[in-house]
Amino acid sequence: MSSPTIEPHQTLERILSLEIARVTERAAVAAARLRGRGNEKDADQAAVDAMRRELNKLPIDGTVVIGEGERDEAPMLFIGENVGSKRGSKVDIAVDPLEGTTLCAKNMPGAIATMAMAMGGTLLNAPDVYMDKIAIGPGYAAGVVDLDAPADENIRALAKAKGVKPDQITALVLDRPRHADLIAAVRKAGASVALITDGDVAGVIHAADPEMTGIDVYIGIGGAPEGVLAAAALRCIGGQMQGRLVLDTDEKRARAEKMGIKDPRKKYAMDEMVRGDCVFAATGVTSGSLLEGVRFKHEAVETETVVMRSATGTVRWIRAEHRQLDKFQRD
Ligand code: VTB
Repeated sequence: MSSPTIEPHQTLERILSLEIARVTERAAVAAARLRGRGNEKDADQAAVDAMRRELNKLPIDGTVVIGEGERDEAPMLFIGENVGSKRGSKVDIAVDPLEGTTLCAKNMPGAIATMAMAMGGTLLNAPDVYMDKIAIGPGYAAGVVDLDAPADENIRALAKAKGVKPDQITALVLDRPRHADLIAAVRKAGASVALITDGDVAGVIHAADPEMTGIDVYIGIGGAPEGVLAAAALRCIGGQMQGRLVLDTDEKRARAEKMGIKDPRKKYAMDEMVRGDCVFAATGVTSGSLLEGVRFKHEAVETETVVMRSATGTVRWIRAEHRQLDKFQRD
């Protein structure tokens, strides 16, 4: 029988799984004020400032491991920055205050504010380089797809495991020239390709619920920070993901080494990117297929947030109406 009380060591994580929503809400509202202004930098900065202010209110001793860049290039939320009240538990923090800066600047669907939190020392410290990724949802045998297998092989294996023909499989891919061969190979295997212009954290999350989204697999090269955030989400909702940092210059390999990456060619499984329990949150900035964007009404600001917790696999959709508008004044 399960205990009716909450163990002290669980309290913080349970509380944080709601507190984390406040952090992404504030970043999303700040960015949303700058939707459609054509200014990616300003929107990103507004989200960063708001997120940092909220993070510093949390009862944690947090270290940013996925952030806005390395110390000398990012004044705030840089990798290694200490955040929170500094009195609580030691936690690793991954942030992307505005995932899809271009989507926000152009007021296109799918911009989100997102972050993940895990016990200290359990999140992959990845530099801001590219990551080659593949992700599928839950319910498949381990290893049914593999980052190193050719795309057509992965499509056929996935179709077989799903019990369908390859033409019933849809792969989500970032629309970039670097993916021309990948897209051609997926189509040649008989599958359909859904293209996105940005936003591969949400892209990976889509692959976790094919019945809802129509997406069976996410494949391709996107940002490494986004890769770790996506791995945190997938660890909560189930699925498989592999990623490999694209360290194609001496300079990038040196940066990675400084962060403790010994093998520059390592293929990371989801559980190696996120090595323990975590919480993940995302709030919509512009409306997309995952989340509604921020709505500014006369008497309230409305936000939609998803919060996931790996310890229990609980996914909460939090629709908030914020009536005390002056709390956003500084945003
Ligand atoms: C992707 C996408 C992000 O960066 O990770 C992409 O999901 C990768 O970089 O939303 P390129 O744009 O250079 O391909 C983002 O677009 C965020 O900047």
